Amino acid sequence: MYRIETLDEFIIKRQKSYSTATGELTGLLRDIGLAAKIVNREVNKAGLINILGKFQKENASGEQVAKLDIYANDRLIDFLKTSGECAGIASEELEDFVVFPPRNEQRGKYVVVIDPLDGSSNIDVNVSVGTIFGIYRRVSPEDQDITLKDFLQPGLDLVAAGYVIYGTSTILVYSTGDGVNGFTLDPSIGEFCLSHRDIKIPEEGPYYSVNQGYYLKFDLEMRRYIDYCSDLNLRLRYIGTMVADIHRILFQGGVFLYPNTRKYPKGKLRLLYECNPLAYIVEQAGGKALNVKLERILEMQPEELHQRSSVIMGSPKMIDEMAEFVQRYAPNIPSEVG
Ligand code: AHM
Ligand code: MG
Repeated sequence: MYRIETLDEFIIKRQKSYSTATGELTGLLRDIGLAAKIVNREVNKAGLINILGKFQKENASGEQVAKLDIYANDRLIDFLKTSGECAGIASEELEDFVVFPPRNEQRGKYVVVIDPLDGSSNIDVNVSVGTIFGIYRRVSPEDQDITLKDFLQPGLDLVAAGYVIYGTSTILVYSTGDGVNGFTLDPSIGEFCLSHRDIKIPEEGPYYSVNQGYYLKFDLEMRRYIDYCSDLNLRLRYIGTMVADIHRILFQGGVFLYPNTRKYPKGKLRLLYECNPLAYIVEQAGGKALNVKLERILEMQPEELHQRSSVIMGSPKMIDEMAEFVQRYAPNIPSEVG
């Protein structure tokens, strides 16, 4: 008889296959899974309990914050703070990172970066939103408080990353560097169950995903590449929730672009909270993720918590093609692709 495998079982089984694993990362991932269930519950009943709508506040990047963002942010912090494995967190919603107090005089080994509720403009209209997370091993001594340096690590140093999509069903996708697996929340038992084993992104696919409304604000090489996608009759799909747009591409193949615009000369999406964890997942699934200068996202050295980046990620063949357009039309781009 087929037996379901829950997220907790899967995580523990994986841990047992590493003789050196101490169980701390396992505990952290389980806590994130648990927090995701609580956030999911609130996302599902948001309209009923009057927590939709805007909070009179802006987030650290100067954008208006919706109430559910605050809720998701606070719940994730609650869970991670009490986990014991996490020494602190940096969130897209908070100006500065948060240091967690030691538990039994022990500080956690890991720090976590989160975008608690990605796609907040979609909350009020019942369109998919998500949570993104990345986990780093701290670089500061474990007997001291964490510092900014612990968070300013390139994506290559992630020990785990993932996302949760609150869509028609709720799915948690994560990787610890040995492939990507997806778990669908079964509401009848309240468990994430393994539903997508060893996800591999198609080499190429039928979709391109970009905010075409900004077309005239993109640089020439991006416009030429977008024209090419359109010429090929690729299907344009843009949800405006990065998690949801990447989720489609991960399974069906395609390319996601958020290049620099006049309003966002460095790109809009945040390197720490959005680009790195999703680039990690895409690469682990066999895809590629670059910025418009054709640098590999995961190799970028972050300089500040809320740093933004341009990003193009997806099916490997399509990213290579995009790179050819950049090399042809952009001045001063090296011919070696990251
Ligand atoms: P958020 O984290 O504040 O919701 O913003 C990030 C979102 C991404 O999910 C999405 O790809 C992008 O912003 C959409 O931006 P735009 O409306 O400019 O196309
Ligand atoms: Mg976001």
